[in-house]
Amino acid sequence: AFVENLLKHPTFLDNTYHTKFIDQTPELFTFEARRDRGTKVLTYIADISVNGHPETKDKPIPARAARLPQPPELRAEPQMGTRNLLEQKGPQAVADWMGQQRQLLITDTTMRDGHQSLLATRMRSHDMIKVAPAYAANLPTLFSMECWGGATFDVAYRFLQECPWQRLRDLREAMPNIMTQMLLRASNGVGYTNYPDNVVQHFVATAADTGVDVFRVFDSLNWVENMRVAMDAVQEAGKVCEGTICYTGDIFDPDRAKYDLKYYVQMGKDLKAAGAHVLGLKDMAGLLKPAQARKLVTALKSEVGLPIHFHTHDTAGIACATILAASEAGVDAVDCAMDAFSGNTSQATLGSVVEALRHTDRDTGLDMTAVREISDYWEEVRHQYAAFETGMQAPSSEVYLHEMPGGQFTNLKAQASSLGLDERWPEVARTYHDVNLMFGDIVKVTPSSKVVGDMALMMVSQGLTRAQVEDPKTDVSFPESVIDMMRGNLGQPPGGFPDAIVKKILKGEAPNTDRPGAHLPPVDFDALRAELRDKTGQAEIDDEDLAGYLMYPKVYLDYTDRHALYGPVRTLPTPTFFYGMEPGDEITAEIDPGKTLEIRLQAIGDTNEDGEVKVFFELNGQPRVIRVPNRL
Ligand code: BTN
Ligand code: 3PY
Ligand code: ZN
Repeated sequence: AFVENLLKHPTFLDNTYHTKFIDQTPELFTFEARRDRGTKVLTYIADISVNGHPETKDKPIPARAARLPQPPELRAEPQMGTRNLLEQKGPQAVADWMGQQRQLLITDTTMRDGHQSLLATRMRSHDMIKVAPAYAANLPTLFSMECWGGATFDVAYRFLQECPWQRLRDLREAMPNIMTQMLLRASNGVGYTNYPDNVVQHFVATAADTGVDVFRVFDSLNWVENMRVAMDAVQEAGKVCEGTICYTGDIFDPDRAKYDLKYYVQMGKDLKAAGAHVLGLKDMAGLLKPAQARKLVTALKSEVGLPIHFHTHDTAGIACATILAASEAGVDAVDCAMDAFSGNTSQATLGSVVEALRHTDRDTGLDMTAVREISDYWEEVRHQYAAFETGMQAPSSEVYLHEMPGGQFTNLKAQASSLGLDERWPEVARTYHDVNLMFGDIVKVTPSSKVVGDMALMMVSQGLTRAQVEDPKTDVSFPESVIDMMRGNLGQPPGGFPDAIVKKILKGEAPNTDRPGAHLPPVDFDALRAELRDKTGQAEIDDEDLAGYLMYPKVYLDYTDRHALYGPVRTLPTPTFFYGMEPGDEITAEIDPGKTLEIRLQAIGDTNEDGEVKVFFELNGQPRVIRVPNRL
């Protein structure tokens, strides 16, 4: 039925490959930058082989894999899917079509929230792009692939030495029939603070151009007023606008009456009025329980009248039950992660949801053989990232106390141990809960969740209680992020922040309770492009580079500096990227379509008196010697 429902689309996107300008252009007139890309990549491998990768130092090492993960075989030409419908009929047709389906539609989150929640967002594009054709060919009836946005954007530049836009372009081309989906923090873009309106507009337009089809737009305080700029930009771009409610509290709990059924229904109506095509229901911490889901979805369906797309986390181990309850209540689409990237702080298990609904009226119709094969691939991929596993062994109902989002939980735990608070985690969790109440019971999701986490860690490490913090007579030095939020720079929660705590934190300074974007002057893009040309030595700054710089100026510039030195390291296999090579190892890296480097590491020499090591390679059969500093 799925295929018949879709329109015949004349062509798939052609397979033209776009490489980033930055790869093709000698950036600076330094010795380093003038070297060819092969030499740059060898320099990176030599450096990591000698010195190790800073991100994996002292971390668990993956078993030396017998082979690299192999994607499943392609069973057929990619059939038409949701992307074709969007291209031909537009976003309203996608929403209408959703509402007409009986099968439960599924979004696969493995490439975004799955690894964000389990592996500190460290999955590399290489591992995603390799399996993307198998999704297009073998699972063409997925609703969408969540593969961009959230924390993946800055982690790509910051830790993976790759361009997030290139990732998006490559995935879009490899999956021409399935809609791509991103998570957008409304006026916070993919960052941690509100940006000027024209920056948000430029970001959305560029993301739509490069390949995002569905934008899940949320605000970290559920302030619809602060979502309009982003939502309007998505509509302007002709893409699917998923205006999103963040769920917190418990609609059945009289003590959390602030976030009751009426509140969520009203927000749903406001999002519809703001132009949402689809209503997102984002349960970022996994707090929505089955009975509550039944009630909430029923009410939203009947009173708002938009198709509903439900997102939850399995932190408490109950996500599948909640999804099945939501399904019975008529939810239109749900998020799951492929089995190997599911469970715990990630999403519910995709294969299990598919099986649970098999032979029911909401049968997803997805091919379980294809699901298993793709999950087998992901399992092998996951083994390569042993250094980033968080050690969470079991689901935990503690999440109902602290309400930390899945993406934050493991992160905050790691932060706590780095402060020596390992043994005091339960105290951190309780304090996080106290801080939430002290701030007036707010939605906690990036970036507001980070503010609550910063405050909780500060209190535990300094031994401060809520009562002490609130006492006007106790002097407290608040984290910068807390001061910033109380100034109004993330916007306003329902009912505002409590006066007394604002007064104490701002020491009497008046907060701004308007929309932050109303006070931020627009960025002069032409002036900024000129400035960036000077700073980076690039002849032209395209919209993607500009958007990267606008979100994260320093992170972006550090990335371009390293790119000048190391070249397209995104094309290296993951073990090579994180651990380098050993004498006798051989790898290939396709730095452009059809341009493949065959790299063999022959030997690593001794360190000379200048502290340098010679690393001997064969590059496409030719001997090459690379000298790198020994930093150990
Ligand atoms: C990144 O962190 O974005 C990628 C690694 C770049 C850092 C390089 S890797 C070789 C050398 N050793 C270090 O400790 N830092 C640099
Ligand atoms: C993000 O904003 O990155 C999130 O995953 C929020 O849930
Ligand atoms: Zn999530």
